[in-house]
Amino acid sequence: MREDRPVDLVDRATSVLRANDRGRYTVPAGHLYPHQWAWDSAFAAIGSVVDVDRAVIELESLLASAWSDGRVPHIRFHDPTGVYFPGPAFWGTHDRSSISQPPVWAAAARRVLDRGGDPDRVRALIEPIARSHEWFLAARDPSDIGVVAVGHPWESGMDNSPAWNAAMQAIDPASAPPFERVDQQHVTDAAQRPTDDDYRRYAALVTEIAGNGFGLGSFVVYDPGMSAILAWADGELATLADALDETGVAVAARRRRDRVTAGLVDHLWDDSLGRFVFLDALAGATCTSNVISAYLPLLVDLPDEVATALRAGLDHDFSTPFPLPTTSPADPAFDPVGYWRGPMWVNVNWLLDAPLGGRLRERTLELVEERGCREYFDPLNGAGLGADDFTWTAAIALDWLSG
Ligand code: 9WN
Repeated sequence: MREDRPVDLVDRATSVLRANDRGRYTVPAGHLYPHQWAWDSAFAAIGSVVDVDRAVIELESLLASAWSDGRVPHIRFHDPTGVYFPGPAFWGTHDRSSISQPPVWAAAARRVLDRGGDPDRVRALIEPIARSHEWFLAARDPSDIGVVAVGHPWESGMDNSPAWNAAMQAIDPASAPPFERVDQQHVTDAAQRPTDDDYRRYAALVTEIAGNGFGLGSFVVYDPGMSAILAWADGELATLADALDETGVAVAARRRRDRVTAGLVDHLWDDSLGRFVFLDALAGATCTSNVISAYLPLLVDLPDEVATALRAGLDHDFSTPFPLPTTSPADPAFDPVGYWRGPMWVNVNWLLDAPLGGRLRERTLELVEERGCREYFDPLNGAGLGADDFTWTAAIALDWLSG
């Protein structure tokens, strides 16, 4: 751990991870999210700096939840007493959801190996990781253009992003079966959570997906953020596979990475805006929301002029006192406390820290130190929002503090 940092943050973040540890998996937040979420679980493994064996177990349990087609469910419901809406019955399954989430597990496995994780157990993770990446290209690219779509806003991990507004209009909120939200019992300020109308559309779409054999429903939006994370994850997988002499896996991962990177530039780049756009595969419409996902392709190797334009766009449109906002203040939908509509999320800063030359981590750590391991933060005044004692905020702090 770094020596100039008060040991306090290390202690606090470690106790958040311990409190949220359920043995073989870590919940994102004890009350609000009492199950295993895919990308949260991978971030927990990234932060399990001092207990690398525990991090291996986290990834083993995450990947053991994969469906037979390779998809890693965005939620695995382990605990029948964990109150959350929508539970497995709503998904039409016994114990897991049927959509996925941004695949950050290859990056987690790579770090676990680097930190001394048992090479044989990490090697056993490679095949399910590769299959989960293949699944995105097989099941989430209906137009076969080399980038991937999300089949539900929840699949993106950025649930309430304004980028989904237009496409969500195709979902009839009145078709949702009756349900009761439970999130508002834990986050009482309604302004920080999605609206009831959003929830009716989310629920209606889950019902549609569950009724059609877990394929795609009436929401299919090509997402530059998900595509970029997938391409980057394949680069991470290739490096991991190289380290374990799994040459065939590495070659295939680099091939997928290059295909998705090319697809991003060919199909989702907008030169006049200087950022990536979203494509509604069903309506054929382009969505130009100025949100952080439009810049996530900085995770991969882009043509110089594209990367330069993205960096300039972030400097110009995303500089707030507590960066990075998830929606640009220049976008009419910007809301500094709205769920994924403006607040800063520590995992997004973690993803973009290296592409931006390491300039985000120190300011983010200072904020977490001051305001605690909150779920998200107001990018204008730094206020902590959403759940408290949030796993990935703690995990990422520990990862950064370990150097
Ligand atoms: C729905 C657990 C998850 C995160 C997502 C975040 C939020 C769920 C919810 O919480 O989504 O999956 O109930 O709002 O948007 O990124 O993985 O922390």
